[in-house]
Amino acid sequence: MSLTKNQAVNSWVDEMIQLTTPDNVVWIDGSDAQLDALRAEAVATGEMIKLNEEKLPGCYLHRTAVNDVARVEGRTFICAPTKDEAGPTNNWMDPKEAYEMLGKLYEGCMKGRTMYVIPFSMGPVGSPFSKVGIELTDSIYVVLNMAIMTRVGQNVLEALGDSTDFVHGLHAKADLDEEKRYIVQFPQDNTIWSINSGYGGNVLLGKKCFALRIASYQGKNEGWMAEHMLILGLEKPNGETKYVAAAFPSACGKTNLAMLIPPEGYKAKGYKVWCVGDDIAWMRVGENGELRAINPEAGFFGVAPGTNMKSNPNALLTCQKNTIFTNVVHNLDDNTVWWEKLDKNPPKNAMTWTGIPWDGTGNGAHPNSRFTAPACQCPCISDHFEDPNGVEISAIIFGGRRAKTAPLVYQSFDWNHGVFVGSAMASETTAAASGAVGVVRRDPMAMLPFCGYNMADYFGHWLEMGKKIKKQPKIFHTNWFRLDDEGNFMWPGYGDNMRVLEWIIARCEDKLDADVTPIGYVPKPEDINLEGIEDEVSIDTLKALLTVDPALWEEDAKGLEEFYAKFDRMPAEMTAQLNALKDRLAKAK
Ligand code: OXD
Ligand code: MN
Repeated sequence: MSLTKNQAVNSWVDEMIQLTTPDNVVWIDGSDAQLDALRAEAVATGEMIKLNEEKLPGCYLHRTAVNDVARVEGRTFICAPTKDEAGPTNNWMDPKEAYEMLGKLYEGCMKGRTMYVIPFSMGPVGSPFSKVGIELTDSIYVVLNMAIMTRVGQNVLEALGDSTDFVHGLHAKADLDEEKRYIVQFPQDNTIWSINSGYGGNVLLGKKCFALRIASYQGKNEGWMAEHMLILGLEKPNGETKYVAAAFPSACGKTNLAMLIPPEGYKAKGYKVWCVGDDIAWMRVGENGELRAINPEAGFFGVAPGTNMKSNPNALLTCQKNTIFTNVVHNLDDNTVWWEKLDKNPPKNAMTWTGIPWDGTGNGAHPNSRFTAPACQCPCISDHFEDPNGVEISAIIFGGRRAKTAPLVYQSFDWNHGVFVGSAMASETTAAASGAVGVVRRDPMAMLPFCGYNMADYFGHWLEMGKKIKKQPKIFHTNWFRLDDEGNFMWPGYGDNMRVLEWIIARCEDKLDADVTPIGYVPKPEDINLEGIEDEVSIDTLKALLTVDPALWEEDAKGLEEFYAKFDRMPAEMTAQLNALKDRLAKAK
């Protein structure tokens, strides 16, 4: 029975029931009793395995189909009315054609199954930043993940009232056929249709589909920003906390930075880092012209392999209870889980992520295996995590993975130059990652697969937002991945990134000078604190980490020019920024 009198919700749910013809319909009220019953049902059917209650209380293991382990960018579409509105970096389908084609796939696809109706809020229920969605799904796994990743239940419907402003999300596993797998956004209709997948990023519709693709479009129209950014608070010894939002391409350590543990010397002085979010930031202009941000999610959907007590103890501690593990190794000796680099003791008696006995060779866990864990369990979760007014952002960081070009850190000259720096974000393959070294993938603001409209207009929106924000955050670029001539990483990364954050905050507070270079302000080497890591990073290494080679940058500017050429309506300011960079580089030679 429906849990709401909202006509728009009820008639849309009825229409989707007629389309997909489930045997039962269950509204999710968010109660523990209901979620417990669903957990028990998923265990009974084998959809989830209950793990050791002593060692991992409230934890479960799930395995996806082997052909369904990651986001599928090639099958992800932005169905705006015209191709031009989706822009050259998105796949596009005519909305009418998409509804027709997918409608056929959805026809009767829930026969013999139950449809779950999940009312969810992105952001604290009732916050001025928050938005409501309803996801219809035939997967208990999706219900239980959504209950961790978002705020789910009856109170969301109460907050919605009789408003028609909600995202309409329809997900069906159908038969998991990868040839008929589609992840389709209709930004103009506030609608998401996802079919033939059971993997997180494709089916937890609150995350990438809503909180980035649909929300970026809403943000452009409503004057706010939905960004692929972590949010962290850096508490100084005097008790003051400054907040930073940072965008990095996928798999460049966003979750690690968001939960950073400061080096011993910093801890001793009283520095702390607090996590507000690890993946998505929704940002609005506050009453005093400041930029404020919330994390719209309620949990972490983190990559398991590589997470360990050294790389990210906070993440590991977060996923010790009430967590759903997907596609990791099942340790049969004590009914727990394992993944590559968790520790040096792979289990002897275990099943791989595909559910077959593991002989210890090859990958036991899938490289994209995940944990879904409640954010409130994170030992360093910020006091402002549930703050309906968000936190004030002092600095924005764009990160790249560059072998040589980008220095460890630099600051843009101003907001517009910072937007240009974000548009030039890129990651580059290293020898360790693949055979081809130096292949540059442009990923502006880490939004390439997540921007719900034409990216030229997205850059325009960033420029417009700059005009609205009176207290503009300073914009920086970092590169933790610089290599020496032998191909070794020059910077230790992880907790030592705190040293760079300290410089960034000092620059925001106008406490330090910097060197002016053609690409922006670069630290004076003596201003990056190397105390405690002098053996690893000599002052000469630091100087090398901070060099800017105009010849390499001229090459890079050419690549960026080619990227810009894909767009037929790049804002004039962006092209002007590119030309200004080229001029500065020419003069530097
Ligand atoms: C993610 C991603 O899973 O960015 O967060 O791919
Ligand atoms: Mn992400």
